Amino acid sequence: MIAPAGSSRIISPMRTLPIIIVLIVVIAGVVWYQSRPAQAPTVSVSPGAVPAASEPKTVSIISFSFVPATITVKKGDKVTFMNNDTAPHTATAAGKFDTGVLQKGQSYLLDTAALAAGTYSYLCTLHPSMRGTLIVQ
Ligand SMILES: [Cu+2]
Repeated sequence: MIAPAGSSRIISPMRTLPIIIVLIVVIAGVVWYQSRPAQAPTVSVSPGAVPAASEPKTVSIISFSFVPATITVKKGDKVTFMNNDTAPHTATAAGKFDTGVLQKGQSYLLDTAALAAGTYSYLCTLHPSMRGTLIVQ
């Protein structure tokens, strides 16, 4: 069956050529776009923003003092109580946590995941004037 001359259903090569060129350009553009080297991912780190759960936290016991006297951690942080003094000490919050007696050079790792968020006052049971504060957020 031959379509009548002038039928709009007959597409002449002169009309399809621009369409083909446009398609080639578009496809080439897509191929180029997808094959270009991926940009290095942009990592924005604001100063002081440290992953809290992995940040080591240490309370040092020096000269009959807890240093720092107040430490703030995120729940789940692990806090090391390190006795850098010559005398034995504890860090004890009655009913909450207790390092037991730490001799010179000994340390205790406190997992704050076991603690509810809050402020914990603790002391050294051997020297009750030694006091510190642990804040769990
Ligand atoms: Cu002590």
